[in-house]
Amino acid sequence: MEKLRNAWPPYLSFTEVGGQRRLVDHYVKWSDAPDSNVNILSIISRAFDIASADVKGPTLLSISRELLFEKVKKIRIPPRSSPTPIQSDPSMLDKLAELLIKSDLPIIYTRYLGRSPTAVEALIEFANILSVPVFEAPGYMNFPTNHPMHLGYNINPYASEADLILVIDASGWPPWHPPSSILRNSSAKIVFMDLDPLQVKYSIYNYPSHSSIKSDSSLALPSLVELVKEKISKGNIADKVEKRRKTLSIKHEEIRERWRREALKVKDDSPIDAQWFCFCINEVIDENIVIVHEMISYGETIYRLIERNRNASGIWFKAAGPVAHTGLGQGLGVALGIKLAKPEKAVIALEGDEAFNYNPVIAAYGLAQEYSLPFLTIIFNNQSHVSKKHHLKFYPEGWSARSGTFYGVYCKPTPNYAKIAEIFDGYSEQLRILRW
Ligand SMILES: Cc1ncc(C[n+]2csc(CCOP(=O)(O)OP(=O)(O)O)c2C)c(N)n1
Repeated sequence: MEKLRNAWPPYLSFTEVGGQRRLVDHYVKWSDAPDSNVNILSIISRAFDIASADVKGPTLLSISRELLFEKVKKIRIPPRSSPTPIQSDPSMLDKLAELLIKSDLPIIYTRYLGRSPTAVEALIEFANILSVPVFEAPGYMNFPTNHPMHLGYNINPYASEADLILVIDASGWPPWHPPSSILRNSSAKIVFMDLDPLQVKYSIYNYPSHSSIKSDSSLALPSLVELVKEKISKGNIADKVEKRRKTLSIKHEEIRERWRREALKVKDDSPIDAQWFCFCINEVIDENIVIVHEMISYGETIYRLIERNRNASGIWFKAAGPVAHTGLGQGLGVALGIKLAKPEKAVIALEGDEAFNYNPVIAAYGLAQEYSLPFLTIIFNNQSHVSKKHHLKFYPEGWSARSGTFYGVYCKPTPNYAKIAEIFDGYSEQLRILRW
């Protein structure tokens, strides 16, 4: 103890009362501030086990300087095993397979199924055998965009016609809002499949559902495919499925052609239109490029027009929102992590200008320079935080609307963000600023 007291740095704890843990407790899945080293290895491994078990999320251990300086005798960790993923109730899957067979127009919507390549493979097989249209808000590469059953990003045109809406891995943010609005547009049966269909983190979550299946899609979907195959072989639905395939494949082509035409219409506009810009990005990318995005208002534009490389797992990541369960400010960190994990890929981070400002920009580029982790950042600089104007929807005759006053919405004069890269020996260019 005497030795410790004389050690440098001094025997002091600089943490605030209650420790750092208190600052982040609301944002982490689990945290602890051990006051002894007796079980320290077990506690560290427990923090890791909990973080990596589904639903995955950050854990925090705040270990005081005093404990870190203490000499610890060898500690044995008992053998541990990680919990296996959840398999859904087989009777629920059987009922769902039955519903799918009987349905005339089932539709699937997903956001984060692409976390698991096995689930992606199963979804492809599922769409092939039943001709089910798939819609998404791609938090990951969930379903190949060149698959004839990929029908885009908006279920609305199909909601009234559909008789079954299957929301897989999208409970964090279902495809309609407010929750009960779907009942006005559709009489379809609604089924949710998710690791956390209750979404326990929300205080209110009243999305209507006729069936809610707690499931890990990488296990549940392959089982569902088998059940459907078995039932197809007994039923007589081949004509129905083939007719659906033909009609939906035509729709798949039609919507792509429409998006293409819309982008080409604005190709000569100045400043650059986001649609045309995304169209051009799409022309030059391939599956060696991983895209990370942290985009708000341009979300659907990039989904529609940057599709070319989204045909294989692991090349598209949304860095914000209910996919990663985070707010803005993670995009550059995620891009760095991907470059570290897949050095053979070229990584592009698409950023809104405010999203970019939420990031630890200097630290991120410093790390990229120090560890040779090059990646490209593209800032969609509309010189504003457009989403902060959404209050007009709720107060159409309010003070902002009447006076044209919008605090915190515009970012003018806009800085030349491109120059930031130069201080880290990066290459940069500023194009004509985007039109929103
Ligand atoms: C950490 C965090 N704080 C606040 C928000 C709320 N928020 C949602 S969108 C947004 C502005 C985004 O601006 P920008 O990236 O320029 O995109 P634009 O609105 O122009 O499309 C903010 C602040 C958030 N998502 N995360």
